Amino acid sequence: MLATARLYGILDLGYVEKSEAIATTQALLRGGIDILQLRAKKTPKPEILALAKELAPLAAQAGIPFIINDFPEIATACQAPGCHVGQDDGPLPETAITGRSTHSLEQAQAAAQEGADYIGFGPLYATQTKPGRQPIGLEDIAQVHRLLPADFPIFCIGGIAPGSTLPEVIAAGAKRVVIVSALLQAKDIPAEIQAIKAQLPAIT
Ligand code: 3NM
Repeated sequence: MLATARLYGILDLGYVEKSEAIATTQALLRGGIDILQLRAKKTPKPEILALAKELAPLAAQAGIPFIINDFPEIATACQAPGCHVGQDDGPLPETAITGRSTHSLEQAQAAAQEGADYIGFGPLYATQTKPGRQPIGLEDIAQVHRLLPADFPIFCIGGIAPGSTLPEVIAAGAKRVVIVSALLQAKDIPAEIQAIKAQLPAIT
């Protein structure tokens, strides 16, 4: 499933009220995101688990991987296939799919070597979704694709929006992207997803 995934969506509870979580997820799935992550930096764990248990079957029904940010035990408990972790979160979790956030060429290579199934690479631009993190710009996108195996999924992330930065991100060599705020704040989420996927190059 990862091999052909191009658009990675995140249900980030920093942008979506819990009462809207299911409807927003359904819109993301209807639009055709290729991967869904649940990210909830400020929500108590029992609430994340309860929501994850509701979302996991929706993603499974749509036939896409469901990834829990930060908490492998929640992934296991809700039968989500994957867990995503950051640089400071220790060894990769034991879930079927593992992803690692990377912020430099060195970190990207290290994550691939340690056995991550995919990486996030960014933030390309400053973003309110991860405030205070220094953007890495677009210069290393082409190089990270040269350094890692051709079929290794590299998801560029951070400040990507279809109406503004996406074209230059693609021109810089990105093949796959994570888009958070621009998707969650779109008036018509499925239409936005389709517009993004029409711009992304086909994976060959
Ligand atoms: N991780 P938006 S950037 C969750 O570089 C996250 O590791 C990043 O959100 C990283 O599309 C980021 O709203 C936020 O900019 C991406």
